Amino acid sequence: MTTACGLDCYDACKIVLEEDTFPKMTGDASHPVGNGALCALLNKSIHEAARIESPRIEGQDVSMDEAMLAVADAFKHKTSLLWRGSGNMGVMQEVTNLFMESVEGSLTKGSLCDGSGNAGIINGRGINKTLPLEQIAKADTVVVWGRNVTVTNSHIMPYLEGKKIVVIDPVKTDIAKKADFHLQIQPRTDYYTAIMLARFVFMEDSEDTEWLDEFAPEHEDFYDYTREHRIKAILEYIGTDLGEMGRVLNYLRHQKVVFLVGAGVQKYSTGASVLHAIDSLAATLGLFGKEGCGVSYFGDSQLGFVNPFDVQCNRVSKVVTDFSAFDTVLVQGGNPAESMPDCTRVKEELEKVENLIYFGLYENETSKRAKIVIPAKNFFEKEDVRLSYGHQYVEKMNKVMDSDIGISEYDFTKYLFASFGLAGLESEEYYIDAWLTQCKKQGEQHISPAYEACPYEEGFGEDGDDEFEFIEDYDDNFVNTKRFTKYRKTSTNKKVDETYWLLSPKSRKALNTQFRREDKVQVHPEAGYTEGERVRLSSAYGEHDFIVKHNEDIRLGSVVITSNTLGLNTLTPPIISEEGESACYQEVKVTIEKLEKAQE
Ligand SMILES: Nc1nc2c(c(=O)[nH]1)N[C@H]1C(S)=C(S)[C@@H](COP(=O)(O)OP(=O)(O)OC[C@H]3O[C@@H](n4cnc5c(=O)[nH]c(N)nc54)[C@H](O)[C@@H]3O)O[C@H]1N2
Ligand SMILES: Nc1nc2c(c(=O)[nH]1)N[C@H]1C(S)=C(S)[C@@H](COP(=O)(O)OP(=O)(O)OC[C@H]3O[C@@H](n4cnc5c(=O)[nH]c(N)nc54)[C@H](O)[C@@H]3O)O[C@H]1N2
Ligand code: SF4
Ligand SMILES: [Mo]
Repeated sequence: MTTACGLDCYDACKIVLEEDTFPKMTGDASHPVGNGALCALLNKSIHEAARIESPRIEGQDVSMDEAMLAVADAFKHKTSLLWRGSGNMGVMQEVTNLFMESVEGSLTKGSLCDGSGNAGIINGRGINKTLPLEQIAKADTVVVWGRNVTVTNSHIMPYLEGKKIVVIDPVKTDIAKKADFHLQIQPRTDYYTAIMLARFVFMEDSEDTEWLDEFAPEHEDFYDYTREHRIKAILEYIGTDLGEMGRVLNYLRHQKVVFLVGAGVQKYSTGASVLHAIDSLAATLGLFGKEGCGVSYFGDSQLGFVNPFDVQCNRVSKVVTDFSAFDTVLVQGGNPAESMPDCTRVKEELEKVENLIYFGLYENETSKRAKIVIPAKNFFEKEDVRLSYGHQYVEKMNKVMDSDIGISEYDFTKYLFASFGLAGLESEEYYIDAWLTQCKKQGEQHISPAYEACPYEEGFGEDGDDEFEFIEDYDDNFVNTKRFTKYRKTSTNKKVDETYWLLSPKSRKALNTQFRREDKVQVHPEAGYTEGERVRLSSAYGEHDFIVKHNEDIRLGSVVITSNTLGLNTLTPPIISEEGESACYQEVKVTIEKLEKAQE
């Protein structure tokens, strides 16, 4: 038997189980993304995590029938919202859209994840096509840019073997330690890094003029644009120098280069400009539509599919959701009380909702506040289809075990259709087939209908007949408004001057807020805090206490709190990116205060 991992991860691994040996399982060694191994989350964490076993209403265990009756009742109220997280990446999560449309409920728009970067890609290329893994395998150089591959994307490692590796990251990550060169920039300077590199490529005539004339004819204007950027001041701001830039350029010019770009570069209001600038650098080098070249970011996994769960609904922001404007809120597969920015506000909002329904696997900060709790089935216990934002392969997710716990999203929807007397819901198999039959096939392997061996070979835009559009302006309000200097007084009334960038990458031991939770802030040993001491971090948005952990791999001037850490999002801003309606988790600086008294 086989299935695929439903966790929100680039790899979307295929899983092999011998008959009835669950939970014993392995990766599929013959699969393009498998080296036969899964990761610790699948080998261990997921089996140890305590499931919510019983439905609840106001804290009391009830039967599934009683709970579903209460859910149906709650939706008879005037206004309702479905806020869906990314706890399970199967396409069947979206079946609940069909019910929301029928009762004229609201859905969300925007992204907590990759939205601003995606908007930047659309600005340059018109369409976000996934770079196939085999092109990464053919590269000479791979630039790992704000992606923590050994943690978040470990099955890409075999594709990087034998390549020259350059890493651009404010943290000396594991891949940075192994890299040929690590450019340890200041956080939030990627736009400038890309523009500077492009400027130097033009200065030394290393641009791909032939390709540019055909596919990106505005390149002279882009050259002029890069020249508006002053070299000395900007290199200083990035925290680099001409020597380091020269070393990076050695790995870029006249060879096959792939930029492997992650979420880290775009957790900012200007995230769209960052991806647009990186794409513009790639275009300058002529890296689109050629073997072994390209920019690999989160691809649009649904590209090329007609989504049977596409609905016409009112949509409200997923980043700054005004939960209390609704009588009934259904949270499905998510934990907004901890995963959303400015989560103190979010918790207050959620507590004002008359009927908060939590539909998920585990207890978390959102389930604790819910009036109705509905346990879900996990991905081993239901049928689904797994697309990927990291590659082109599509897997059928098979039900590989029975369980008495929970209800699937399809059955949840079916119950509500029946109880509202609604018609039009097709069978579960119908929807599964609707996704699978749209796929292309490579032998027995399903792949995305949008798969192209060499994306943008013909050109850009939906039909491949557009030009590449270079970035032509950059508006940075963060620096202009100096938002980061507006500190609240901290609760102990101490004056704290020094500010640090707050970086929040993913943890190896958790999948966002699922599994292991954390309470640490990682700081450079030279920053002056003692390992194990308790400190209070404050930003313009809130404060929270953490335990200090030393990490000399972090650039001075930054701190790291992994995204599974309790209280992290009390510090992050409730703002929406300039483009792409995305969260801006790292658009924030924090102060650190020692809590001597609390230490004993
Ligand atoms: N500060 C900061 N905050 C961040 C980030 C950051 O970088 N920095 N990253 C952001 C990113 S990239 C993301 S994607 C979001 C993620 O944030 P969310 O989308 O809120 O995801 P999780 O917090 O992992 O919560 C997932 C929940 O889904 C439930 N679940 C799992 N499988 C199923 C299922 O099959 N069915 C149902 N119904 N429920 C299921 C589990 O109970 C789990 O608790 O967090 C964001 N938050
Ligand atoms: N184990 C595990 N795997 C996961 C997840 C998980 O929680 N745990 N989450 C999944 C999800 S939802 C997502 S979205 C992906 C995200 O996976 P990634 O794309 O890898 O994103 P992050 O882990 O947020 O951060 C990546 C890197 O960006 C760096 N960085 C931070 N700020 C900057 C900056 O300003 N510039 C540059 N150049 N780099 C910067 C960080 O130091 C970090 O090394 O991972 C997925 N995979
Ligand atoms: S979490 Fe990612 S790496 Fe781990 S098994 Fe799932 S898809 Fe593979
Ligand atoms: Mo994400």
